[in-house]
Amino acid sequence: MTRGAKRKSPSAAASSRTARRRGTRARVKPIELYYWPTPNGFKISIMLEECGLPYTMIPVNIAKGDQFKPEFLAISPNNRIPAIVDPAGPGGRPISIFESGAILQYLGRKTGKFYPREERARVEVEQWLFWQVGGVGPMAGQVHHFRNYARETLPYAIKRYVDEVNRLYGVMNIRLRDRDFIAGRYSIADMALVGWVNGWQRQGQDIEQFPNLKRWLERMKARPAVQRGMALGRELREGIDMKDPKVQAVLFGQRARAS
Ligand SMILES: N[C@@H](CCC(=O)N[C@@H](CS)C(=O)NCC(=O)O)C(=O)O
Repeated sequence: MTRGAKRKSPSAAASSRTARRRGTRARVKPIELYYWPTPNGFKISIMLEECGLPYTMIPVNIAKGDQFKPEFLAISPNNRIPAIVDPAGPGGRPISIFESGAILQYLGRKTGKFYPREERARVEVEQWLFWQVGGVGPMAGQVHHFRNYARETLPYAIKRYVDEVNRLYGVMNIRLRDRDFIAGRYSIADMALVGWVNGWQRQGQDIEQFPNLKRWLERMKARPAVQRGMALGRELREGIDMKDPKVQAVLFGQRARAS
């Protein structure tokens, strides 16, 4: 978390420009997005962009260890991005939220967008959202680790996770055979998936094996809000070498936990 590094979102910047032109002040206090440009971070930047909610992005440099700073842990006790603080939470009071799935559901309830109210449609979305959070994210994350970052090459681990991601892509490909989006209509479940599926090459996958998934990815990436969400803070990652022992010590080292 870099002090003084708050940045307005593309949509918030546009709305405050409009407000200045009209001589008014934007009334809504922006949501604070604690963020780093990774597939888990993109989920929330995409949702905020899709909803046109004003937000400020606060970079949490996970390669440097910002995620372990006490002020961030107070918001996100699992020392992971993303997290948000909504100054206008329930009852008009601030609320902080960590875990990408919980944040997506909260924003969906808050705005009434991309997260249907009707129970059957909602369950459809939740199944696929939890499937992403509990399956695709962790499995693809392990592939990234063992294939791209680990200093030791462990063929068993690489094969185990590449195969599992391959299986999960197959599940998505079948699901998308007769629908445009994973839960039928475009939803927070699609937003949760796109950053991960976009990394198919780094996960040792061939998207040509999954034609329905490939078309879904193209459909997703054609959305301007998805493009803005996935471009947010891209430059922050420049020059970071994930194989640098200092970065590895931060991200993969065991931290002593204070009780
Ligand atoms: N289950 C969490 C996973 C979040 C997560 O793994 N975030 C990564 C970046 S993609 C992180 O903050 N890593 C920091 C660390 O490992 O210390 C969620 O869905 O929000």
